[in-house]
Amino acid sequence: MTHRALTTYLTDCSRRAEASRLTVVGHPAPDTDAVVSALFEAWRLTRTGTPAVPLVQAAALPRETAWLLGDAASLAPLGAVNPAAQLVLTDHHDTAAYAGRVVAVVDHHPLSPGTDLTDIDAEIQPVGAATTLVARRIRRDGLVPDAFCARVLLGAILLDTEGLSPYKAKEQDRETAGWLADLCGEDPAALFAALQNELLSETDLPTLFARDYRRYTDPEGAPLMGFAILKVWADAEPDLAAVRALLQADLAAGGCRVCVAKTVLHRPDGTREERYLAAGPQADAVLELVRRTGGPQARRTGPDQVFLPAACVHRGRKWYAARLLEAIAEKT
Ligand SMILES: [Mn+2]
Repeated sequence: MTHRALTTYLTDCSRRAEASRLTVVGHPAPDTDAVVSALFEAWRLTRTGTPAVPLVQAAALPRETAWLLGDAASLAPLGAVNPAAQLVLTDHHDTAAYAGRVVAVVDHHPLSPGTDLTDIDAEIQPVGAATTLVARRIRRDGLVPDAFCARVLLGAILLDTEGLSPYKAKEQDRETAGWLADLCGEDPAALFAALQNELLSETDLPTLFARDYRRYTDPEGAPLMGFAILKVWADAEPDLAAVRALLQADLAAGGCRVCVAKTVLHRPDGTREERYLAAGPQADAVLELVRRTGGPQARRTGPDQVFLPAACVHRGRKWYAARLLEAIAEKT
């Protein structure tokens, strides 16, 4: 798997997009893990005898993803899923959203209650990055990434595990990252710092809001919670009124019972503070759980917000979603 072969493959994909029916796609509003896992799973499938094309469900790549992909970034196919295509999902498993067209799943998110995986070739493992699972398949198939491809795969794993943080990374992530670091000769800490700098330098608010956004539904597909994570430098926090406007627009568009914007404020010394803004009928349930979880220093700084100083307990979206969705669904 070489840099040149990747660019040739992606160029071919854009020419043959209509001809191929099997499409590998990450979640909408994709992050680097969604993009890279889809690109490399599609390429791996093609290399092992199952022609497939990747698709990024966005109008543009995230800034840090484009930086990581370098000259291959402009070749990544962007757009909406072809309604006739059979699908492989990476980094998500929202099979209900694709009406029976999903043939395979490679994901690392906890299985959503009510998900029907009948007749779907699903690998869902609780590792830190979907790209870890794809890289392990590549390795299992005897394919060897060159330095460029190994660096791209490594970068996606680093971003999704926050630099192989013990809270996010599992043994499989560390082991796979070690294999990739050997292949590309990159220092994971330095690569993560460079990626993080690209990511935190994004300042366009609609881009920030959409970049790491998830919408959760009940088992019947009814919308429950929209949840955006905005990662920025602490001295560049977005205007709160503008974030509120995006939450209101998201509530109106999605019909969720609560929409949340978690802004993670990174300081140059590596510490971080968090502000949660919430809107909708169930906003209070979310904010109170965040405040209680954060500990004594967590502050309710307004009717629609909670602020968590650096010393608080900081939990991820998956952790909150696992505890909130049932309560939100019950309160009709
Ligand atoms: Mn992921």
